[in-house]
Amino acid sequence: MNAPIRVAVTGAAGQICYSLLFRIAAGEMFGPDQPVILQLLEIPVEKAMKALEGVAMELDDCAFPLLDSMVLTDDPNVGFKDANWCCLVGSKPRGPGMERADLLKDNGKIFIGQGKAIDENAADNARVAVVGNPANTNCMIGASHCKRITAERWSAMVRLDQNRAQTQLAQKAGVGTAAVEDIYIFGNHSPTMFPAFGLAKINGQPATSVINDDAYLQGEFCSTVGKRGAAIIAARGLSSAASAGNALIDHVRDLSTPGKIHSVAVKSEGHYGFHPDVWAGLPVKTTAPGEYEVIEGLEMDDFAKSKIAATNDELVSERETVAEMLG
Ligand code: NAX
Repeated sequence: MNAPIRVAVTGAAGQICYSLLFRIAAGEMFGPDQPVILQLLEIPVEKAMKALEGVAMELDDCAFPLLDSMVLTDDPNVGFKDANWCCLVGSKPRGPGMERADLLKDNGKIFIGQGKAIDENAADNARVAVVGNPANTNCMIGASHCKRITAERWSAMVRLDQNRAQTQLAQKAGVGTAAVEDIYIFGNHSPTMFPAFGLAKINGQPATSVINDDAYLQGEFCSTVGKRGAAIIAARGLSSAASAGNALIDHVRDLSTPGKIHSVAVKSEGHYGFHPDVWAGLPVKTTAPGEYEVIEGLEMDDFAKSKIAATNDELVSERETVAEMLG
């Protein structure tokens, strides 16, 4: 059995974490030989900390063999202390009548503070995964305030979008999800994202020839994946939670597993025409635990190029909105 690693998770009393934490403690993120210390961070509000205590009681009641111990705190300096992985799930939800610019700025403040706290406290080998929305831009802000844990170690989650796209293609083709490969998300975690169906394979054949319906792929498929979050809210009355927690398990596990190719929002460095300083969903190959290279040179047709340009425009405009918050 390995020595325990420290996994900091913010928003720990929220609904995503109510499924996520149990799966981390069960070994699904880091494997069956890796004990974890969960460092659970919430806001300094009595109701939130009380709810967090309840979650911790339930984790205790599972008697997970891999759960070494837990730290419950409302202090980011304690929450991120010596953390090997920092999962930034908590953020402020969009309130009624709130403008997107206000949401970007309110959350930006959270990620300035957390970026600095990670810089000062996390382990030298720390990696960061951002889930809290607007995830790409929050990640960019946090990374800009964190000099020791450098930008390539900061990622934002687009894996839920990849998983959604995989299932939509499988259902349309009448096959199981395992038959669908090479479906990657480009751009922002927002309805502008582009699920690049032109690269996907179904049972080893191009998805475009198996499904053979450009109108569906360019229209309904892209909009169903892009608007899936809103459809879940309309159906459930609450935003995606278990599927988001599942996607973060996939995101971190695949970033820890050399050879995996998967969609991650990373600092674009100009790949596929994205602005070099935005965090854009891109296909990456994990080269060593926590390290990756962007898959370059995938062919994009005019439709794909126009979708990538549109989602890049949105990321650039988010960057402009928060420009004064960047470190
Ligand atoms: P909840 O509102 O249930 O929980 C959020 C929790 O975060 C709350 O308990 C709150 O007290 C806490 N929190 C807020 N600010 C904090 C801070 N500064 N430090 C520590 N904790 C803090 O939201 P939940 O449904 O769990 O969703 C969390 C975030 O994930 C939201 O921003 C949501 O929009 C985002 N999502 C991102 C997805 C993605 O694919 N990237 C998909 C799912 C989800 O929509």
